[in-house]
Amino acid sequence: MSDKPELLVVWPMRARQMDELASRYELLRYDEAEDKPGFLTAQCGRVTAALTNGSWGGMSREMLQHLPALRLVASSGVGYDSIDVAACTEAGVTVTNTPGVLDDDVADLAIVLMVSARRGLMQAHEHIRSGTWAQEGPRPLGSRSAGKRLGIAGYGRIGQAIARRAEAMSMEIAYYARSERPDSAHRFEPDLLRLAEWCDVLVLALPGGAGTRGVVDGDVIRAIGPHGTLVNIARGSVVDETALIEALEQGALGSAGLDVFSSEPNVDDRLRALQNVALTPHVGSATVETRSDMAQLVVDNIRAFFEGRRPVTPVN
Ligand code: 8YV
Repeated sequence: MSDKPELLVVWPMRARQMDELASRYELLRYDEAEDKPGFLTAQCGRVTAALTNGSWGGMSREMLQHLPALRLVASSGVGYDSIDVAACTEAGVTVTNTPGVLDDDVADLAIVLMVSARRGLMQAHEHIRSGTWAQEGPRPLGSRSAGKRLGIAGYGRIGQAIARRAEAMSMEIAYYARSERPDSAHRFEPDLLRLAEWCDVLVLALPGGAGTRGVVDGDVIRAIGPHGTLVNIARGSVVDETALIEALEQGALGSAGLDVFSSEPNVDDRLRALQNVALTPHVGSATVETRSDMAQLVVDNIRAFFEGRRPVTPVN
């Protein structure tokens, strides 16, 4: 038996950081186990730290019940809605995430999705690839983004990084958040529906979880309007996806740029069939640079824990 401390792997990271972890810890590969409940009961009674992902792997109250010695859940990702933080706190388990290192990539993608959705750029790309340009001629005209009104729902680090990019596009900006940011040059709008009525583009940068589930409902979606655009780089759960699809099908909403969906990796067939959308498969943070920085933060949190220091980026 190895004398390395055990680390439970609920969801892995990139190969290089997994190798680094494997050199220091005995990895208990729950992610690779076929009989997952059996694996927890048989192998994980003494494990004190777990590696997971805030979007996909998570940590449920049910799982925690099988992990009596657990004291750390180190998650890759800034969002942690798949982790039951309240249950972790009750059980004396520290949760860590990876804030601050992915803001630029996610904000870049929000702008790309906005422009792509409004100008049909994904469809234009397909127009060349499929050879229809020569047969059918030019594509329909799109809508400008520069100079238009941008509503940002969720004004944390990512929301503010989106605002900085939109400033360079001369967009008029207002934001919705729990409270006003006195340091911001932009207008605070405490009512999400009013923000949706005012803006040409509504970008969602809200955290996921119970507090924001379905807050972008049919009324908010229709308020953006037939010439407006909804961009979601946050979580699929924030939006009523059925209402969104209906609004896009009926032209009540002009277009949507979406990186996140209600039941990833399965995307509703009706959404996939639409022409007025730009869709990406949850790739907001998916660059080598950002994923390396995120993984490094996770490694640093785990090291701090095993060396008896305070984790670098605790959530609870
Ligand atoms: C990925 C994310 O889901 O940070 C988040 O909240 O949604 C993304 O970065 C993922 O966590 C990357 O491993």
